[in-house]
Amino acid sequence: LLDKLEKAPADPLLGVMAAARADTRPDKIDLGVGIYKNSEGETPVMAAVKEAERILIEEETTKAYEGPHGNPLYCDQVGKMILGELTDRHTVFATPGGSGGLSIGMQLAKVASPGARLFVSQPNWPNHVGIGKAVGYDIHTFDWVSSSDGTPDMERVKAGLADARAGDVVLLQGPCHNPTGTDFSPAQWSEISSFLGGKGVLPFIDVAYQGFGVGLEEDIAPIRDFLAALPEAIVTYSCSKNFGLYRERTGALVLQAPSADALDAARGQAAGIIRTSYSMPPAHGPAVVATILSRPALREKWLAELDEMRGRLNFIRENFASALVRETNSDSFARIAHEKGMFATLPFKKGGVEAIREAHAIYMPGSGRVNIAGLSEDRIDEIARKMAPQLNP
Ligand code: PLP
Ligand code: TYF
Repeated sequence: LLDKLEKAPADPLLGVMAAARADTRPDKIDLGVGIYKNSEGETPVMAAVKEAERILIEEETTKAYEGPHGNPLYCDQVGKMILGELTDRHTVFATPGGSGGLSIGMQLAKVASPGARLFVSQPNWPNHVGIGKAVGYDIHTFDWVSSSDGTPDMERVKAGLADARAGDVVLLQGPCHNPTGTDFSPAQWSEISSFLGGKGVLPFIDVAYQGFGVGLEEDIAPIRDFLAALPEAIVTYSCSKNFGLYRERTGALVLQAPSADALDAARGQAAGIIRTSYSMPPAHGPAVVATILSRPALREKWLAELDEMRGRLNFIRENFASALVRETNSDSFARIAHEKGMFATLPFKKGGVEAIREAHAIYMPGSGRVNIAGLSEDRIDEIARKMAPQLNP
């Protein structure tokens, strides 16, 4: 039977990582997959994580099952980090990464609204469409185009969502949009909240980079207000980047229901979907996060490390924007300094990404997305110069 299967297309992002690894040129540089890297090009375990792991080795007493929600302290701490306060209209599940939460959340919304269409930004993180299709959604897109101030063109967002109606699901990314870095301003979050509230669609917010934009609180505050203004929502969360826990698969799914009764039903349905999928989430990553967030000294240590990562990203972002403006003679690249997080998407000419890979061993996915963290400080000017001939201003 298995010999009847056709070859599946490779993940475009993970493929770039493999190709870069195989390149033997000494000055190769991998700007592909979205992992944070320090100035040495490494992704070390965060010191706060190491310390939490030492504590867990000492204090952990059992490996018995935790149940479909996973670690209750983790659920409480992460829920509060997102919402400020949890009410009887909220529940949190630990999930295998943000991706696990996306899969369960999308399945849950499909059970609630079998005819739902899923609206996602264009461009987008390919996994949103991949998971949405796997769950059976009809996928629609809205344009996500940066204005000169690094925020999205709101008229185009609203035009793409004009047709969305009650029973549909609208997926918005939290801070640090992947792949563009183009984020709603707080005023735009408020505007989109009224717009979606008027339509009665289900908002689905995917938060994968809290703390990588402006700050831990600043990044979530407008989303908190957005959620407070609406009766229901699904939120997914990833600790892959801000705790550097990538392979530990540490994420969350938060349900906000219109009432406590509705929450009860939604929680039961979500637990049912989880049972027939992975049954229960992994424990190690959530235990690490719960240990960090619940101990003030450790939390401070983690926050300082997160601040340092964000500071480095913003430093590179600003210098890269200036270098591109200089090398292309085009002010259009100045927006990159105002965008947020780990990514920027550059308008390469057709075949430009491949030409740069061939000539200079600079690796990016075909979409022209750049992992800002992959740019080492001392090579920003050189890389901007090598990219410039292949860019459309
Ligand atoms: N959502 C977005 C926008 C992402 O970029 C990512 C990847 O990092 C995720 C969700 C989920 O990542 P993970 O499943 O590793 O937590
Ligand atoms: O966009 C990225 O590069 C990260 C990492 O299937 C990633 O979000 C990429 C592909 C994937 C899972 C994670």
